[in-house]
Amino acid sequence: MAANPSTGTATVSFTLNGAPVTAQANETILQAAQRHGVEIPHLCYSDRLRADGNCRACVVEIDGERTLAPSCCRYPSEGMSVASKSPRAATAQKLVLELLQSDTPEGLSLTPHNELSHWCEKLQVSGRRFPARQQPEPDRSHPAITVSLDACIQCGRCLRACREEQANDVIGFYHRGSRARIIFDMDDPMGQSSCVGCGECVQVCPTGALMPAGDVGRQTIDRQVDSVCPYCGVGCQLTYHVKDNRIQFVEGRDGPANHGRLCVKGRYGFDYVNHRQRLLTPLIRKADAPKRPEMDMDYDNPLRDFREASWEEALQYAADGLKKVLDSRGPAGLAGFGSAKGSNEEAYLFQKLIRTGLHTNNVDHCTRLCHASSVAALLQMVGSGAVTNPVADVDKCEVIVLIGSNPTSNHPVAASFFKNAARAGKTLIVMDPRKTDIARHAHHFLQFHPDTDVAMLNAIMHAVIELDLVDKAFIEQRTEGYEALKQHLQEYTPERMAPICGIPAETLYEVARIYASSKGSMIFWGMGVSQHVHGTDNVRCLIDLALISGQVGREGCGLHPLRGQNNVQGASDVGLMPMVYPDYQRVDNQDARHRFEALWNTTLDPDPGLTVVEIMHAILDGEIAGMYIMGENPAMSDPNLNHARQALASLEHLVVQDIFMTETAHYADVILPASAFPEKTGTFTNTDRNVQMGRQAIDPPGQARQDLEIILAMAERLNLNWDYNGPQDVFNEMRRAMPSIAGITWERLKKESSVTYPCRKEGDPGQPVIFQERFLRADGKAALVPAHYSHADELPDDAYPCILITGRQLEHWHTGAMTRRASVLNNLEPQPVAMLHPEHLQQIGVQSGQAIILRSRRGEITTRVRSDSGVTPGQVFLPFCYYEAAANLLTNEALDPDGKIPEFKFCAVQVEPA
Ligand SMILES: Nc1nc2c(c(=O)[nH]1)N[C@H]1C(S)=C(S)[C@@H](COP(=O)(O)OP(=O)(O)OC[C@H]3O[C@@H](n4cnc5c(=O)[nH]c(N)nc54)[C@H](O)[C@@H]3O)O[C@H]1N2
Ligand SMILES: Nc1nc2c(c(=O)[nH]1)N[C@H]1C(S)=C(S)[C@@H](COP(=O)(O)OP(=O)(O)OC[C@H]3O[C@@H](n4cnc5c(=O)[nH]c(N)nc54)[C@H](O)[C@@H]3O)O[C@H]1N2
Ligand SMILES: [Mo]
Repeated sequence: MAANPSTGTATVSFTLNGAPVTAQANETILQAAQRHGVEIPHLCYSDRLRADGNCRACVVEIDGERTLAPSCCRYPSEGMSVASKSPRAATAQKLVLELLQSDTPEGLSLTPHNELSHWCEKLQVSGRRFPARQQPEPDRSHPAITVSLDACIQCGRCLRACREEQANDVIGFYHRGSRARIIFDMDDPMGQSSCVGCGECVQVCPTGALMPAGDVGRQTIDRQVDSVCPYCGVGCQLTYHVKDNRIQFVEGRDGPANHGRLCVKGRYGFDYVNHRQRLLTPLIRKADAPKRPEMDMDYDNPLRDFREASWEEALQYAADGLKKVLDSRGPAGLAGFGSAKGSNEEAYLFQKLIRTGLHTNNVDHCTRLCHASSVAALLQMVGSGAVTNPVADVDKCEVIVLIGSNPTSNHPVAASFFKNAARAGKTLIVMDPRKTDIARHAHHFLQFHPDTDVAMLNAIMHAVIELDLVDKAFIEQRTEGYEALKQHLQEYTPERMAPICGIPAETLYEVARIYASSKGSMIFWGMGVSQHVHGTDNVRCLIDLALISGQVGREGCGLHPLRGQNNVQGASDVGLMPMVYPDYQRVDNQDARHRFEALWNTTLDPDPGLTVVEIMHAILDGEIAGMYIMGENPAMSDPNLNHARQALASLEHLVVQDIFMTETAHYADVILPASAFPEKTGTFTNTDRNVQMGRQAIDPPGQARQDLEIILAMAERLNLNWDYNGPQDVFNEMRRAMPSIAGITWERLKKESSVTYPCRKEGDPGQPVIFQERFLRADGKAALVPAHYSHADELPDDAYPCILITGRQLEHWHTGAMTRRASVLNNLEPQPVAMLHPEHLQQIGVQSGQAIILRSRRGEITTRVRSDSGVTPGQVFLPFCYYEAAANLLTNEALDPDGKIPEFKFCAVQVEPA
């Protein structure tokens, strides 16, 4: 909202209904009144949106003024006398409410917090003196949202939420006067419009004209539980509305990362927890059900190969099988995959169980498939793998670079802040081989050739040096290795790199100039950068670029690898990785090992363990024979699935702890039914390094147990003498193991709902921006590391001429385990789909909606296609969430040597009509 023109930043004294009040700087009359407990009716005003002053329910009388003023957009001036309850003001307010009420159907109870009814009651407005307009039928075309225009009062909150907050521009006003109404796109049914289902319009609608489908909004609820979203790393805070142990609906809460906003998954993707396929009892593989490497799971009857067991039998069987492998092969014969969907406490105990109960460091999780390369480069060059600055710093920067990231699908709430920033005049530069939705909002969109990040970024750095835009003082005082880097970059001229990356040299110079010369430039990156055999080199270039330009170590600049899973940051921090203990203390560092041996009262394996894909190889090599997998689905998420599934099938003993019968559980010997996110309490760490509390809202179904309880029961049967009474006890031990969170108390988390680490001492406010004075390497300086341009492991050739890029869609989560069982999300995207350029489709004679066969050297799938001019002809973009067309049957398991991450973003395929 614009600042109070009369006062700037000073406070203002005025009288309200005869009493002296003070308005703070930039407070409107309505806001000042609210703060003083004086109620003024309002409908089009919401504290989250720009004030619009269109409904006139909030009019007040100002001494000496002829007309009444809308208090939501009027600022007080010194000495002003305002009356909100004078007969004239009250009559006007009531008339507005009465007219609006006449227009809404009688007896419509609308939403539980119908603000129109609320104000009508308060002001004792009743009766219907005016004829109602003729009203249309509700629009039920969208799986998540019902539109009942009969209840619409044209306040425009939805429009502002859609256009200004989420920057989606779907809702508009159409017609004038009494025919005025809101429309979606060009007056399309909502379900056929470009609506992305974020539900922001529903959350702000004051009357229930926009409501969750199925009329759930009308129901009364038993409880509200404040928690966080279980999906991505943005870490949106939300409130579960619960009735009869069932979540009815979800609303955004004012957390530091979301300010009340949510996306379609957070708001409407919660009913997977009630899906009929939830695992309700422990299961043991039937004696006559052999494991076959090929996927022969019966999706209609997924439990076919299993029998029910008691918890006692299942736990004993699970532990005995692991002990047997331990006895026969020693610790090297065992491995564990923990979960980035679970809490910090679960991840911490899981790695502790593998390290102290199975005596091996073979423990990893999906971070290996994700930002492993980013973390490798960050640890090497700046000494810490986490983000330097929060997403919210886009408010304070001048330039935002977004590379290899598709945030409108994958970090949608963060994307809304990027879009807001771009509209507020910040320069948004998007670099991606695919023209994604956010590119529409970019000032510069660089659609470069896939696999050529190093060439492009080295050229940009060359230009920064050539244009003399390096930050000499920063390089001198805070980095080492500049001369060698400069030397290395000499041959990477923009002119020479332009044909390789496909971006004209002038553009590379221009971007270099904008990035390096701004007061603050931030870089955000995603899987397009990290998931390559040269992923670590890609990230090295980004870090080098930031360092030579002096764009690290202050507010409004820095490096931000957008973290993926809701707790991948936390799971990594607590040591769910083979080479480090909690807080990235290396297992091969003797001091660190001794510290953990003392804390855990045990002896530990001094050698780093194997990573995710290495573990699969070790199984096939006959080295690993027993595994414990919690909350991961490698039989869908690992590359080269024929190989990974063969590995899983050949294990002597596999324990799976999940909420569904997944493709991975299909190969299990014993399955432990666990708790879904809203069924447990624990802490979760988001991409901004905010530690936040997820709170239990409902009970697990059937005999399913909480994950923490299951890990403790397994520990007991592996002869670990543990004594924890709930997550709080575990958190307290974590504080002793991890200096970075030592200052965070459970009580504070309960109270403040979000604390940023590093937070070393109690009372420490937490540090959103790091490296302000020194980097976390031994000498406090950052290392500049040159990266050579190299290419993908498997390039297209005559036999496999197309490029396969795999990734994600807005509505689905990874392997689909959760979202394909979430009714709204699965309704929105029910079928496997691959995106191809229209010319490419024409060339192979296939139309949008028809099927193609995709074949790589490793496997083949059949999927429908969708025409997408965002990809270039010859490239195929394929989401990996559909078991019927599992992308990873095709992808290449070649690894980056440093991050050990597979090349999910590039392999060669053939495309033909099905
Ligand atoms: N809806 C949804 N959201 C999610 C997830 C989900 O499954 N579904 N998963 C979460 C997780 S764990 C993660 S890690 C994040 C991932 O989030 P993103 O990183 O945004 O995910 P992707 O869609 O895998 O890939 C991002 C982009 O990489 C681009 N790309 C492909 N090849 C290259 C290349 O050679 N260079 C560059 N620079 N870019 C390239 C692709 O065109 C794509 O736009 O999303 C999180 N959020
Ligand atoms: N082709 C291709 N493959 C990829 C990628 C890609 O871009 N392309 N991206 C990679 C990346 S970045 C990632 S992060 C991985 C993700 O790979 P995974 O982590 O294997 O994928 P998810 O589907 O998120 O698996 C989570 C599992 O946890 C279960 N679960 C959910 N909540 C809970 C809970 O509270 N408790 C328990 N016990 N279980 C729970 C779900 O049912 C599901 O089985 O995929 C990787 N694979
Ligand atoms: Mo990820």
